[in-house]
Amino acid sequence: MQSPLATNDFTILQSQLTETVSALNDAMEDLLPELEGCKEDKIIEAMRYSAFSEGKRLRPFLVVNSAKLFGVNFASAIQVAVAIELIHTFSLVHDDLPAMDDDDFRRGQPSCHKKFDEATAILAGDALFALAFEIASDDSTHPDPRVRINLVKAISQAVGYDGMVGGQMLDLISETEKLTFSEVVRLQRMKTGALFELSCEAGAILGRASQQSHQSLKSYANNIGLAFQIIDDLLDSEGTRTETGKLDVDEKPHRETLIHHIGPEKAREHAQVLANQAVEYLKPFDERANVLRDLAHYIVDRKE
Ligand code: GRG
Repeated sequence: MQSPLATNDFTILQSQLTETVSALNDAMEDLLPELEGCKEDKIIEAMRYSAFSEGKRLRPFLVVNSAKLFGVNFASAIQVAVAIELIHTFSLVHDDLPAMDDDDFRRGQPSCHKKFDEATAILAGDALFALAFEIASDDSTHPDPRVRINLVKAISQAVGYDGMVGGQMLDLISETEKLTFSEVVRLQRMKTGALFELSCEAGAILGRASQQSHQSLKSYANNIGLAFQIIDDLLDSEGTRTETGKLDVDEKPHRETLIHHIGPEKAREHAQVLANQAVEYLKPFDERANVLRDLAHYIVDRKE
C-alpha cells in the first residue's frame, strides 16, 4: 500500500478518526449528561454547548492510539480521552474570553461567552476542568491507584505554569513585546505542545510503559504539536471567519508566531521537517504505530 505521504490520501485515517469521535461523544454523553430541573442547569448547558461542538478531536485520537500500543483496555483509554478533551475545551472557552484572545466565534458558532455570558463561560470552563480531574482520578478509569495518580500528575504538569498557562502568558506578552524565534517555539511547546504530549503520555501511563517508550512518545508528540501550531497559524493567516470559524486575523491584536520570523513558505517546510522528525521517534513501535505516523503527515496536510 502506498503511504499517505506519497498520495495525500488520508481516507483511512479519517475513518479511524470518525470512529474515535463517535466513541468519544458516547462516553462524553455518559460523563457529562444533560440535567433538568435545577436552577443552575445553565452551567451544564454551557459545558455541553462547548464540549459537544464540532472539534477535530485530535487529542482523544492520540490518547486512544498511544494506549493501543500498550494493549490498554479501550474503556480506560476513552475515559482519559474525554478528560483531556474537556481540558482542551476548557482552555478554548477561557481563551475566547475578552480578557484573553477575545474571540466571538469558536468551531463555527458563537463562543461560549457570546452564547451565554462571560460569567457563565468562566464557570463552565472551571467546571469542565474540575470534571476532567474527577474522571482521571475515578476508579473506573484504571484499577491501579498509582496509574491514576500518575495521570493526575501528568495532567497537572501539562496545564500549569510550565505548560498551557505559561504558554498563554507568553502569548499575551507577545501582544506588546517582540519574542525571539526560540521564545516563540517555547511558547508553542507550552501552549499547544503540552496537551499533545499529555495525550500521548496518557497512553503510556495507562499501559505502564517503559521510560523509553514514554520518552519516544513524548518526543513524537512534541514535534507534531509544534507542526500542528505552525499549520494552525498558517490557516489563520490565510483564512477567513467562515473557513476557520474564527475572527479574521486582521481584526485581532498582534500575536507572535513562527510565520513572523521565517515567513509562510519556510514555516510550512519547517512543519514538514517536524512531522518527519516525529515519525522517526516511532521506530521502536514498528508497524503498530502506523496510525500515529499517518497522523503526523495529516497534521501538516490538513486544510482546516
Ligand atoms: C489551565 C488548561 C488551562 C488553560 C488556561 C486559556 C489557556 C490557559 C490556554 C489557552 C491554550 C490554547 C487555547 C491553545 C491553543 C491551542 C490550539 C491550537 C487550539 C486549537 O486546537 P484544535 O484546532 O481545536 O485542535 P478543535 O476546535 O479542533 O478542538
